[in-house]
Amino acid sequence: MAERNAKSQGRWNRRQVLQLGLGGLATVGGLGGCQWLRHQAIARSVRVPDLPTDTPTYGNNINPLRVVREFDYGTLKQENGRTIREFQIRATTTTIQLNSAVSYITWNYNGRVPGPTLRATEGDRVRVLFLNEGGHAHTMHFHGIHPAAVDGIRPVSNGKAFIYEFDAKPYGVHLYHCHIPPVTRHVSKGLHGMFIIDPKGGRSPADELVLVMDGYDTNDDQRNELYAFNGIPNYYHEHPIQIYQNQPIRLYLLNAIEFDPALTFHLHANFFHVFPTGMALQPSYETDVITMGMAERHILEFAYPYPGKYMFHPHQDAIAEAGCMGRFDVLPAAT
Ligand SMILES: [Cu+2]
Repeated sequence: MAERNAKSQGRWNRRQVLQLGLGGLATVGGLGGCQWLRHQAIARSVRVPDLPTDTPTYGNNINPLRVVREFDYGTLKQENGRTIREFQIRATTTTIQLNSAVSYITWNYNGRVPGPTLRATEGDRVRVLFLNEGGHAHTMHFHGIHPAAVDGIRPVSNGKAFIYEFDAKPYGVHLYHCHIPPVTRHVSKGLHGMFIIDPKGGRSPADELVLVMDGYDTNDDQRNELYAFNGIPNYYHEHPIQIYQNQPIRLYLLNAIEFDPALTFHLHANFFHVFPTGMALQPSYETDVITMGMAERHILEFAYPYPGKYMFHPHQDAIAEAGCMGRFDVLPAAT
């Protein structure tokens, strides 16, 4: 009876522990030092698993496993002694299959949700050639520092083009999105993407990943019925993102979910270093769950010491269960 009471109160006696073969757990508290040391590892070279060949695509041949490591660096041009980094973006309207039952008409940049991850270096002259073929007026509003004339709030009619040109600053992880009212509708239908400005000196080597959190209001009730990482609900849960054990991971994370005031991001069985808005080269703190309002974005850095599959998701579990759910498949480090 005494043993049963101990168990019911959450305290297990030594015999119960040994029955389960868990005697060794008594030493688990001593791992703290190792957990910290793994963050000190510097990668000599970055190893990235090959893209699996049998994973499904959606809509315009979108494969979220390609999207997660895909960066659009634009085209470099020299003009008057200055480097121009030129991007080409088309607003389009595309139907994508969100799951086996729901197809959804997205408004998007370059045929995908989220839009391409645009990437420049601090100080570059960025030129974005924007052609609107979406059927409605749209814009590209970039976060960053730039003149009012290219702030992306002036409507670009269907069939028209506009050039947004500005200096890339400040370095960090930013975003762009349509700014036509109702902005909630234009953004949640898919007109959003990440805009990374690298610091001039770059960052340390890492396997770099992009996750954009999306919400879909599929019945126009100003609430989201489905959620996703990088466009397709539950994709990374069904097709985990492969990474290597002990490999430094740099995750560029953006909350692009309208209608919900804020949500969190939680990583299983690990902690991550936080670089708020990516605007520093040293982390501000370490945690395993972070709260992000709409348009908030951060760089998270971590490494997995043990192989296996580990979930990541908002800790608003109803949102995770509605599609904002993924997994890392940590592969053993090759010797
Ligand atoms: Cu729009």
